[in-house]
Amino acid sequence: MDTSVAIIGSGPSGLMLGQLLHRAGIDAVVIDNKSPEHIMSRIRAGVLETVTVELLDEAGVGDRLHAKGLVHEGINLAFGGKLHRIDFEGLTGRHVVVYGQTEVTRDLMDARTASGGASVYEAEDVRIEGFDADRPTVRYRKDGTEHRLRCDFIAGCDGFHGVCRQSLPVQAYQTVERVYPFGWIGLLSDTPPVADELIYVNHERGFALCSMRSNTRSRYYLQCTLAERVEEWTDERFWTELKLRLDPQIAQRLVTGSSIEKSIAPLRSFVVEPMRFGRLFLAGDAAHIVPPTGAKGLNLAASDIRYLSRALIRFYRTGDSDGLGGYSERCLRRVWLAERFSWWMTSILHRFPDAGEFGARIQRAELEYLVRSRAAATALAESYVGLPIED
Ligand code: RFL
Ligand code: PHB
Repeated sequence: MDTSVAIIGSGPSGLMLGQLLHRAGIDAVVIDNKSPEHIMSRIRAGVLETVTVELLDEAGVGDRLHAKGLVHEGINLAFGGKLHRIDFEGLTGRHVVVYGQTEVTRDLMDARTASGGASVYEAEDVRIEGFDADRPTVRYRKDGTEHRLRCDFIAGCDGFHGVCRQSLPVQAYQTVERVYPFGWIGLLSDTPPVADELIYVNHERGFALCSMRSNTRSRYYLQCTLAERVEEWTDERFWTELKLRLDPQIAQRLVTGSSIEKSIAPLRSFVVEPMRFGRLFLAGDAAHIVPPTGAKGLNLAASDIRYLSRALIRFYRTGDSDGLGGYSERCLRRVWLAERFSWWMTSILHRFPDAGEFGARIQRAELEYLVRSRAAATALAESYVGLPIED
């Protein structure tokens, strides 16, 4: 079996790339080591920038998103016993769309099935070779049989724990990383959201986030320690702790119910440089991780794929490889701006164990400045709705 582009990973990055290439008439195979059911059961992102929405439209999968996605023109910051709204539309003329990553993945998988694109799920022992030479190869085992797929390019869309980055010689790349001394526990429930817009809470007991997937499905998060295990968090404990971190009048409105899903995620900032090695291109979480506070992970994956799909299409149409040559530099410029924003949002909203009194006062001053200065609020808003993308 041969193809033009072997896409490792069937998360949002790999599926978006597969769909964009398919529409341009470029052959690709998507290979994932998990089952479609497992991939669909991962509850992750919920907030889409305009750049991401436009890319999903371009991939031909925007219909459900436009019908069901919720347009949000702002967010709320809760601190010092008050709610402060950041008005994205008023400050930037732009908004975000709340639509779950699970739904994005479903729409893309449905489109791939409808278009007859080749996908291999539950591939075992996926290996990549020869990407520094002319004919890269992907090997994997499926149902006990060894397979070899030769291709022109490999797209490493296999997430943070994937095989592509790990296949690089150590001297070929550099990683830059920060690990935070806490995580988030998330709970999904079929209950109406506590407010119309997201609430990011800075509280002395720790950060909390009230988010949603629809008007009937809520997603809540709490800052927790890294030592905690999800089994220790009964639904009741979660709701009690969330209420303690919310202002009393909001806590009163909170509708609780049994969880559909609960999970703990550590917070991390991580970048690989460069993102291209010969005929291998890393994209999405395989190349960079941001703490979820700025809602940037999936959106960065989409902007990588926008650059990569355009570069590949240009190469196959005209033979011009300039787009491929500039891929890493272009991506990394936007990646680092999102890394900065996500780190900053994390730093102003969470309790840091060793911050001390000075750290607490500076954090409070940052928040006060944000709600008093139009310039500061605009800086938050323009990053949250998504910085411009280079063409
Ligand atoms: P994914 O989604 O991890 O998909 C990678 C795929 O690769 C497969 N794979 C392999 N396949 C073959 N061989 C191997 N050896 C493989 N190893 C792995 C996996 O099975 C999987 O199918 O990466 P991708 O596509 O780059 O997508 C990135 C996004 O998933 C991620 O950035 C976001 O979820 C981050 N994120 C958020 N992003 C936003 O833009 N807005 C948000 O509101 C937001 N909230 C979040 C988030 C991430 C969270 N967690 C759990 C980390 C909230 C949370 C809690
Ligand atoms: C989510 O709804 O999962 C979500 C929303 C905003 C964030 C992170 C996660 O910053």
